[in-house]
Amino acid sequence: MVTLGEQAVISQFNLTSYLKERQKVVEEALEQSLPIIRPEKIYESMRYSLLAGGKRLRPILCLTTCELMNGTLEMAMPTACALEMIHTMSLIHDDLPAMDNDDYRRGKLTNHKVYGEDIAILAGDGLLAYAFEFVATQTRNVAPQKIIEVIARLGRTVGAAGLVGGQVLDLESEGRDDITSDTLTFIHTHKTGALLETSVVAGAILAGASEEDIQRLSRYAKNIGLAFQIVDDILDITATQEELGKTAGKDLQAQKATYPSLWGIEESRKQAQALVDDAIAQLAAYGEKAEPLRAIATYIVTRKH
Ligand code: GRG
Repeated sequence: MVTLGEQAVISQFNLTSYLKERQKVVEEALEQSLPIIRPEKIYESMRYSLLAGGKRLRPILCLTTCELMNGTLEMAMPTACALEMIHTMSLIHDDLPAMDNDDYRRGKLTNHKVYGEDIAILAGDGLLAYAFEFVATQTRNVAPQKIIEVIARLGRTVGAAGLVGGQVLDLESEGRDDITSDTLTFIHTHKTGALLETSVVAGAILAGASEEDIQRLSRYAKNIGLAFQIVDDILDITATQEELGKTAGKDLQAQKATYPSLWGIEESRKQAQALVDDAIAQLAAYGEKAEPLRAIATYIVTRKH
């Protein structure tokens, strides 16, 4: 339950300018993270997708959580960049003809449309490997044990226990009309939720948070991760290509099971809101300092792209 006092704080917090300011520091760090060297083509292709915009939600969650747990932006920035590298690689591969086969992403032509499928596959591979190298070599003022914990978590998150597993079940579910909400939730907690959860938890680990704090923040993140995907499914139906920066209506076209197809749009909205309410309840112990995480949770259900 949000108290009246807390509501006043919520209305005072300006999420738009907070996100803008955070996006700016993330963009600067990403810009510097990947210089072009020989062979230029692969670096250009990696940078094309990495610097193509996007909300930068995963790096921002990592930085914000690290600060909430009394860490610094500097401690979390290499991991924040690595999260965006991993997210970007997953988008490049997801857009390939063998997967979702999309021509547009982040308002631009997809990587394989510009560089060809061979280079797009390699750009994804290059970004994925570099993400791990980047955390291992660039993290400062964090105990080595914590850095190893973050690297292990990232590995679990992208592998068959996370993104890859979710994507496989997603591919297997296409065109089937017997997908249950359990299966759908499995797909999304792995494909989308896992990386969002790791973004939050990695920030907490780097700051040296207690197990109790990590558990709470992990529950916050699991909830917003699922809510994020429910809203993604709704937007696929209700938003335009211009708003999304990618082809709209893809799920219907591919006969994909989605939350709106199982529950309808209104019930899907209610479920997403209930998840966000639970997420916000996890932050009660942190008072005003957790305002950015509360506002991000609310933004997830109200976003238009
Ligand atoms: C990770 C090894 C490895 C392989 C990838 C292709 C694949 C396996 C997984 C697919 C993961 C995927 C594309 C999930 C969808 C996640 C999602 C909702 C993306 C949209 O995220 P936003 O809205 O996008 O944050 P922006 O562009 O704002 O960053």
